[in-house]
Amino acid sequence: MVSIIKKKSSRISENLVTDEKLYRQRRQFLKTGIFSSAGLSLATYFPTLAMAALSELPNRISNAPRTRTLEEELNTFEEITTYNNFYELGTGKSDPVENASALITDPWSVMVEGECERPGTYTLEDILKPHDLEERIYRLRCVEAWSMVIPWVGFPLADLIQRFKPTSNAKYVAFETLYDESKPLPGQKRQNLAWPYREGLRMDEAMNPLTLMAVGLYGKTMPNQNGAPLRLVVPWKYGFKSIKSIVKIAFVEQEPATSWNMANAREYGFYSNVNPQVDHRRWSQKRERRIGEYFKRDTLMFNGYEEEVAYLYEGMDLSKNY
Ligand SMILES: Nc1nc2c(c(=O)[nH]1)N[C@H]1C(S)=C(S)[C@@H](COP(=O)(O)O)O[C@H]1N2
Ligand SMILES: [Mo]
Repeated sequence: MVSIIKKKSSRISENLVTDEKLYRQRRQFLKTGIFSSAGLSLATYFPTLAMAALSELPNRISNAPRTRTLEEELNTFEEITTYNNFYELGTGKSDPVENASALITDPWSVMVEGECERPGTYTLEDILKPHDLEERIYRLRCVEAWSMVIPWVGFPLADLIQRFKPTSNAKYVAFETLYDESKPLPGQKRQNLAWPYREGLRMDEAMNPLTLMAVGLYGKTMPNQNGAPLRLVVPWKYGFKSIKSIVKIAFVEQEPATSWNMANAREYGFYSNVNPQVDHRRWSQKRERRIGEYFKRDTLMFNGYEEEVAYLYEGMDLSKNY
């Protein structure tokens, strides 16, 4: 089984090389902004088309204009989709791609609850309908000291949150990944994390314009192993904050419990901002290995997003903010 999958993916990879070259050229062109008006989809003119929603999603994703670039080389589609952390599908880096078909994403809905005026169960169509999609290239820095550069497609979490009208009591947003005790995913048969996977952000972190709800990458619908159909991307924090396959969003008053903090509070804090000055208890965070590169590179404060997010932590002792 394993060897069949490996063979298949290396056969695919040659096509992807060509694919990616074209992709990069095309996107390079879009960078000029000439096509940014293409962000006005057909659905803008014919609102009823928006109801068709999910069948339109692949097109909306592949046409999403790039709004954020990075002067660093992209990781390949194959790297991004075969080297993953997704413990629900196993702890090995290739487990998520090998077990990807165990994750059923259709139908999908998201429960919204807590301190807000519009709680309820929203279908994926409801969630995605009003949002213009954009492509943003971000670094992803795992707490394990490896990193990638990924072209995500999504929309600002802030725009989604505003639709639910959080009350003034909403100080944090809590998220959960799917977990059905009667039908556990392959990795959920072990209680190595307390399922469901839980994550959370302070409200101002959630509302920061960098925080993305992603539905795709490389111009394609989100692969299951990367957290289909809907996952968070918080580029200035260690990767485990970017929770995958979200089924619940709760507005809460107190700092919510988060899975890695519950598993090991000494090693994984709530904030978990990328910080080369604060070592993990078992390894240094000063440097990282960019997947695909041999030599390590320096890790950047807030993963290189300091200018955009440092203000969120003014007055906090960042040496304790692990
Ligand atoms: N539900 C869930 N979300 C998760 C994880 C997980 O195990 N389960 N792993 C996290 C970790 S540790 C990282 S580094 C990123 C990896 O995202 P990627 O596989 O898309 O690169 O997803 C994060 N989100
Ligand atoms: Mo990670």
